[in-house]
Amino acid sequence: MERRKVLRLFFVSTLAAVIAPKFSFAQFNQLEKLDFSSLDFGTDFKWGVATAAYQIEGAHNIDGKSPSIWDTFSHKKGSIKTGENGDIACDFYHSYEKDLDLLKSLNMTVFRFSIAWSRILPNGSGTPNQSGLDFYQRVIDACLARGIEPWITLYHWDLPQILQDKGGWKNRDAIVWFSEYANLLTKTYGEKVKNWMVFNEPSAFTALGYLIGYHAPGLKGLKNYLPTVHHVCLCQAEGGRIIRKNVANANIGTTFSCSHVDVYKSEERDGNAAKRWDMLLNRLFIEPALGMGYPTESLPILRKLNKYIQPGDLEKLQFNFDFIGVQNYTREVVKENAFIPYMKGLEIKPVKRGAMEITEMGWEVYPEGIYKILKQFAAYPGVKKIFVTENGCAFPDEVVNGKVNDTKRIDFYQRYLKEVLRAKKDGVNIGGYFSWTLLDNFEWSECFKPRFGLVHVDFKTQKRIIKESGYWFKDFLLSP
Ligand code: GBH
Repeated sequence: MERRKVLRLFFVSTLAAVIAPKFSFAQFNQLEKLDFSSLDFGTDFKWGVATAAYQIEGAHNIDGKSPSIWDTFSHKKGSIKTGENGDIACDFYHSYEKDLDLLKSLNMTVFRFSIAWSRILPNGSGTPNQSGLDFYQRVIDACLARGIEPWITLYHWDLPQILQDKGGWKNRDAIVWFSEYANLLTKTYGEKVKNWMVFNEPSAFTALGYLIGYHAPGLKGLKNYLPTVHHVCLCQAEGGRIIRKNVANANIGTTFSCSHVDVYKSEERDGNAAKRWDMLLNRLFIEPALGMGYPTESLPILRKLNKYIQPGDLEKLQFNFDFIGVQNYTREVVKENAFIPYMKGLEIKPVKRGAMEITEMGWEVYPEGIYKILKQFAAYPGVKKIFVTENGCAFPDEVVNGKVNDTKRIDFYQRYLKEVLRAKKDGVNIGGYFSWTLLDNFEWSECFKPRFGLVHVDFKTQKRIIKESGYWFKDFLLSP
């Protein structure tokens, strides 16, 4: 090696060694001073948390509930790394009153939760289970009694197993089942609940559950995925129509998992892969709802969807949502890759590029990503209003002397919220922000390890401790 190069190497590595510890120290232990307040978002801006039934409720087999695909999947040996399941989770079924007290104590006023279909209709359809209906009635009343606005998601991934046994979302009858379920919920709760979301992240549950088999029901391949996509898309719009019909003055939305997509290196080589990933992740479910049809141009293999499309379907895919729920955690950096067998024809590989900070999920902390994805979604002429219906992070929290000093999470929220505010100031119509999530909970196939809560949960004792990030929100939301 040339002397100059050796010297340069020496210089650079010494500099890195000297700077790096200081850099990470500054990064993680000293929070940036906030130059904005919650009031900058407007006085009518909603602040709350989002949750999902299977991840928190527990009580998996009592009061008439039947198994969902997540009960089956998590009980099947080998499907989940640690062999854990959501049988008990946070036991929210029994602790909702005190958990809503916690939410209230953080100065939050909105609670987003989902309903377990198999608690309400243990046979998937037919006779409702009164104890199941009563449970959610109690949760709604407990919210209202505390001045908390209940926001309901009809479906957050826990299909009744009995319907999966008939093919689940793959079966076109899913439209009939889902309509019955949506009718029942909106007729039962529509007087008291005005804010409704049809689905949680269709691109995630269809891809993870029916294409790569990493989530329940563990199915793989395009023959499972494509009919599922189409039936879920039809149900997305149908759900909207049913809410409109049954709930006076409803505010109707549906949510999407979405991430800004960057090209790994060369636009030429990786650009098409990035387009395909953007299509699958960000566009596939919203565009049909907006009347734009399926975005098959960047991924011709999706033309195979035509096999499942019946006359009249294209119109039925549309619904004029009052708002769109944007759920963002990270960005995706995409590289062309021709060797992914389970995704044959989809040749896409998300990779990490220059990621400095990674959460416990392996996701890059990239605050600017939420700004970019909000702008991307707001650019559709049919999108009238956006709520950030999920945003948050998992870090390995520790309880020390009864406290959880989760500085990294506070830092995450501060930096992401700043970008949400930037989008709002640029004119994006954003109505509110929901943190994911109130309690550490059952993180699907990752079980209990990644902790996303503002409140720490000891899963052996069910003891709750508000983390410093929870207290941070409490102060942030306190009107000066
Ligand atoms: C959300 O998922 C869920 O709504 C929530 O239940 C969960 O606990 C929370 O985030 C934290 O994980 O394989 O094509 O779907 C968001 C996470 C976003 C994960 C998209 C997988 C990858 C692309 N997902 N993502 S795809």
